[in-house]
Amino acid sequence: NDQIAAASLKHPIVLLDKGQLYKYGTAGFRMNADLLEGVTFRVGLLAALRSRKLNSQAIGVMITASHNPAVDNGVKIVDPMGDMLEQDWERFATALVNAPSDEELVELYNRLATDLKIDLKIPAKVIYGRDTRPSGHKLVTALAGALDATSTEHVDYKLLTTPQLHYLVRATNSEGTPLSYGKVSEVGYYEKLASALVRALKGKKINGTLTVDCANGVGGPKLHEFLKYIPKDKVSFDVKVVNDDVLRPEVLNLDCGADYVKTKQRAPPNTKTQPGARSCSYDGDADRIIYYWVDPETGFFMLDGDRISSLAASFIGDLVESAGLRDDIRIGVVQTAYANGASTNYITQHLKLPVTCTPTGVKHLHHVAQGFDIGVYFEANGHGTVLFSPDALDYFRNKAPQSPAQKDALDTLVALGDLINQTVGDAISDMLLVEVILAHKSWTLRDWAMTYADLPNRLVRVEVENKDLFQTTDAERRLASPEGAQDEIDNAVKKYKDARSFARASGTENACRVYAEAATRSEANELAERVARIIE
Ligand code: NG1
Ligand code: ZN
Repeated sequence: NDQIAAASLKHPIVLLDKGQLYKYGTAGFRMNADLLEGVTFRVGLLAALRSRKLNSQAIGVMITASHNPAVDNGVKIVDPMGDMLEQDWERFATALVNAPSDEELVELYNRLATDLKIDLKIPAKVIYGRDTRPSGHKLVTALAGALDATSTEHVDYKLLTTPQLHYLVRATNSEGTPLSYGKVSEVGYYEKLASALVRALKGKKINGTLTVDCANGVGGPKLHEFLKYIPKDKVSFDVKVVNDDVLRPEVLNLDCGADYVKTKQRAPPNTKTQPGARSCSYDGDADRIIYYWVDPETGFFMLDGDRISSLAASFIGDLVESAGLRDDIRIGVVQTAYANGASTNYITQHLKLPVTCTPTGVKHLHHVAQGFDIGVYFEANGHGTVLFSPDALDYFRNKAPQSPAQKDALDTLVALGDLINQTVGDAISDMLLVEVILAHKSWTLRDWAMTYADLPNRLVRVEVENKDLFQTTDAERRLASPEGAQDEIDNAVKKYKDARSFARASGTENACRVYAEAATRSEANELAERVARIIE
């Protein structure tokens, strides 16, 4: 106890203005890095408790603020199988971080241990990594301080993408078991992906050059590193890496990266995107990806998370069909309300696969996807992955093929299970998945884009006095309060063809968001503005 109090003195919490509290949200704690030293120390205390609660399994801590500006940072906890911290524990994180003094912090730490029946004498292990933000060093020191003070074994993996840390947590906890996830090292991650890429391609060629914008974040050096592991005699993959400057912190996410491309709907101005060239952008911690090209005739065209989701679902659906397993393997697609309605129609009507809608936030999508044999989930912003249940993978591995075509399909499914990060959305892994599918289909981005036409849509941010008044139901698609607001929205929507609109409080910003889609661009804009006026 004395040790915790003494260490906490070195990493003090900055008390927020009266009435304001830190909150463990969708992205953990994320804010200006100056506020985060004490926060990170306290997150370390919770990670140690969590490891002890879960029989000494390794817990991960990632230090990143993803697509936020360079002055921000963030800290979040990764559970033993590589998924996000169990929702129930978010409030413990919030409570520890808001303890007003060192004494009260120690008291709360002990109370949590008692209430949760945690044996503080058993071993604990925490592993961690950080993105390229300069403030990462200071935060890692605070984290290590908490782990030392609680006699927790810890491993500093230094610079990592967020999904690499998730990989390492799962690999650490599954090492030596029948469900081993791979070698417990960064090299193990590259080797696993490179080997899976070769097997998934099955000799198909990746055409042309892919330009990858790394948002000047940690994805840059990690992508360069990964490329060295691709066996050049088996696969030729021509990648041009741009925006990979991690020496000047101020350029991180500046006018580039997946978030810029998705929200501005244009290519990063500094990359001089060649007409027709296949391009993609990662975000600052490389857990999101957006594809696009600039057409000489029609201009910029973006292939976002919805497009990757439908591409993956279509390819995997065909493989399951070719493997003769249509009736044995349940494939499902999980989206949020922000998914373009045209993608939902394409998946349900053309691919004939079920779509489930969940609230915003990857943890919700991940959870529902786990309920399928193969669960495809993506947020429109480019964060997502495809989950294969252990039973499905076993089935693919052990099923005796009746024909060469069936064998090919089964082998490819097994390779995809290794190629696709099973813990969390991963820009490098998702990029390889897209490249494999395009190679198999001999498709350009234009062919991919032709599968369906997006409904014109508009997303607006609305400042409101108190966003907490906006409570939703039906996976955030309807407002339960303020009273009457939903009726007004329904009336507005009725005036337009093929229209849909909803309003909800943002989980990451102090504002509401309104989304609208309709048959034409002007109608979508008009509807969004109408609904914005209803809620402001
Ligand atoms: P909020 O601020 O709750 O809308 C945003 C994104 C989510 C998700 C989270 C976490 C939109 C409309 N919302 O959530 O998709 O990625 O941030 O980063 O893009
Ligand atoms: Zn991110």
